[in-house]
Amino acid sequence: TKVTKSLKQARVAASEEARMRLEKLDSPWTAERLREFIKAYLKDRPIYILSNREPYVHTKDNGKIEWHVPAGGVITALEPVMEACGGTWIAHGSGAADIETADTEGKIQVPPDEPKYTLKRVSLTDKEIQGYYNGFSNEALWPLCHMVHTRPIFRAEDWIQYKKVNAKFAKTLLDEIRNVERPIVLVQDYHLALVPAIIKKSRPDALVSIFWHIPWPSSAQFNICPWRKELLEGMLGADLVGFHTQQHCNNFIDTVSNEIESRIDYEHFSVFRGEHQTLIKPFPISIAFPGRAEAHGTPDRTILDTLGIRSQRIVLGVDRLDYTKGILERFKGIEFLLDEHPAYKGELTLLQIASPTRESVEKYREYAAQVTAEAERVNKKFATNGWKPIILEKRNYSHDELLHLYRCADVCLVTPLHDGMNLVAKEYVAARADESGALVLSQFAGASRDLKGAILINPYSAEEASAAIHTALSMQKTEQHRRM
Ligand code: GDG
Repeated sequence: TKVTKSLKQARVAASEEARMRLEKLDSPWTAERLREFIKAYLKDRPIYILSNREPYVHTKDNGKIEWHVPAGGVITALEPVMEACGGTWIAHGSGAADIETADTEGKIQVPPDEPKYTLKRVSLTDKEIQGYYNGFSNEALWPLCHMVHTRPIFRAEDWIQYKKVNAKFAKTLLDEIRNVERPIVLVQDYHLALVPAIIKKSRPDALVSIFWHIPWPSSAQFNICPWRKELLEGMLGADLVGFHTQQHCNNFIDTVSNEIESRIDYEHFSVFRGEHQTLIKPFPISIAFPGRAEAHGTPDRTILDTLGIRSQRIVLGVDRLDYTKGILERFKGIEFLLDEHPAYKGELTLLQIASPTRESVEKYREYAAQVTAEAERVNKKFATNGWKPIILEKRNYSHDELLHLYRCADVCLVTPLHDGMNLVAKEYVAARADESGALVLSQFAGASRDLKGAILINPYSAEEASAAIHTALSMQKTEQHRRM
């Protein structure tokens, strides 16, 4: 009896100690700390994530089944959280071998080589993908929320598919939580704006949040959407609506106050509709900070050698090939730099990794062609003796390859025209355990609020981009360290 009692006491003390550790806000977030947090505060309530994109895609190559992690910020930010916490992730099964690798319920344990949580795949028809994903999500909501002067396209048939697919995701979750008490449901992004209200209506005991990974525009800008009310009502079904920055929260509250009958509590930054309260809060999303071994590796130039890059100075860009990312403007900046400072000719290369994305959407195909043409134009202008200023890699690189490139780059150019956060900026800094290198960052990326040591620019100005790259390349090591 004595042993049992003292064991019990020891266990209570240990968990109390863990709780105290969690409350020390200055201790860094690690997978372990997150796990403890879930235990101590959420009392092991099960976690469900819903997103359009899945974290692991299974494909078939010549009959051989393979898997990969798709490029994109939502996966980068959330996958490590699910690995730490466990739970169920519901997403569109978009890979050619997704059905056959999952069980009869569409479930598979992932990561495939070290399972830690469940992925449940939702099947969508071609018509649904066209209307909900290519159409309403990527041709209407994406340009609506990003101030990049691309006109949103609102088609009634896309909206119908969007509603249908949102209902399908919600039903999948509701079936999944039928026998689960007080689940925690984390809905992700602009693809699933209607899901929170549907879930909350049948399961008021569920704690539902939606995180909007892209900017929220001004109220006037959002109001051009014909279905704005339905979208807002869908989101306000959640208990918590999250954005990257306070500015996005402010814009959202403004939009709600102009469009929806509600009571706004500015003290707590929340919206009341009847008895239901929705908190609106900023959560500047980030990455899993690399472990010591990963961050402290030495720069490996193999990829640069393979690409025939012999320049002394490496400037790097890593982006999905998306018109919000400012790749064309970046090339103009390099052109301006070489005009202004001819000494860089033959000495500097911009390596632009541009991973293919949303290729079924016409604007993206057009943009990809423009990026290629612009790289060719600039290269033609300056190329000499087998050297050219821009190497454009329109393909996907692995996480490890990107890490090597981050370590080799003297400068990382992150110059989106508008971006919710931008995780490439954070990945570059995190990969530089040597505390050298310099980050040139757009003032229109949410990350510019967090990364105070970056050189901030207006990406629309080739002059500013050029001056910033020159500043970065001429920066003293001590200054680089201070900023990193
Ligand atoms: C949305 C918001 C917000 C890129 N190329 C490759 C590759 N990537 C990875 C990067 C990075 C991720 O994709 C891109 O993340 P970003 O945050 O920069 O941008 P979005 O995809 O637009 O993300 C954004 C984010 O959601 C999270 O909330 O920050 O504002 O737009 O991790 O490394 N990864 C691999 N190969 C590539 O070729 N493996």
